[in-house]
Amino acid sequence: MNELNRFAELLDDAALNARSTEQIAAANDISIDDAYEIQRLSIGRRIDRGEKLVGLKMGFTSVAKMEQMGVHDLIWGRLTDGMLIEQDSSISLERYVHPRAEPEIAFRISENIDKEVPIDEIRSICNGLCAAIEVIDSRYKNFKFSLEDVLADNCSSSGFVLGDWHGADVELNDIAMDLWVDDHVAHAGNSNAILGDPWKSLQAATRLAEKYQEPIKEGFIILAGAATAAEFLKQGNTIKTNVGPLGSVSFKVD
Ligand code: OOG
Ligand code: MG
Repeated sequence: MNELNRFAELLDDAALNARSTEQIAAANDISIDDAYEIQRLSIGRRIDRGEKLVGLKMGFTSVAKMEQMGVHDLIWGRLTDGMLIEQDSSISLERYVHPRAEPEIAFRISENIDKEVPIDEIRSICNGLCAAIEVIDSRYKNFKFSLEDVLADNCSSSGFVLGDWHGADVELNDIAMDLWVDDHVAHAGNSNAILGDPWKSLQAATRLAEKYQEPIKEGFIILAGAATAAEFLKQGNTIKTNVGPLGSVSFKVD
């Protein structure tokens, strides 16, 4: 087994067993391309176990997230059907290492894309929008990582909750996107925190799809990246986000 496969197995095992592991890039020579290859291999192990690739997630598209995690580059990871959490359902903390939640917007893609789409045409590749919450759960100790480490770890991707779908013509500019924990706002946010315009995140996804030759398929879900910093989950929490005209979405923690 080559070295990249070994790291992919390590990270996949950590996720499967909900156990944290040491960072890999500090002690090993890992390039950005190696890190994405580890991600691809580790998600490949999930696919081999029967999960299906259903989309992509963008990360560090807001300053709040970059500052919280100390990484300042746009990143992307893969979503599988095994990560989907039904809205209003409960998740068990036992399945995770140290999960956090963050408010997101999800795009549903209407056609296969393998080339960057210009920003003035980006709405035409989307046939649905919804409010979403991402559950991130770094497999690294203390939720600490370098850029290469987080890329290899599928950008901490662990779960996602989708609200009800709306048409792609809903205005996404300047919408409040607060993260609620029980009865209080843990983080106040705004959709414009996502690259100044959430559609730019979808455009970036198409650019990366071309660059890494990882086509975006019709029906894929793309998460735009969080509008606020993420919040650690505690037993008993109800987590909710409201995204103006897209309505709200929530889940519970057992
Ligand atoms: C990395 C994932 C970043 C986002 O929305 O910015 C991300 C992390 O914070 O652990 O999902
Ligand atoms: Mg996210």
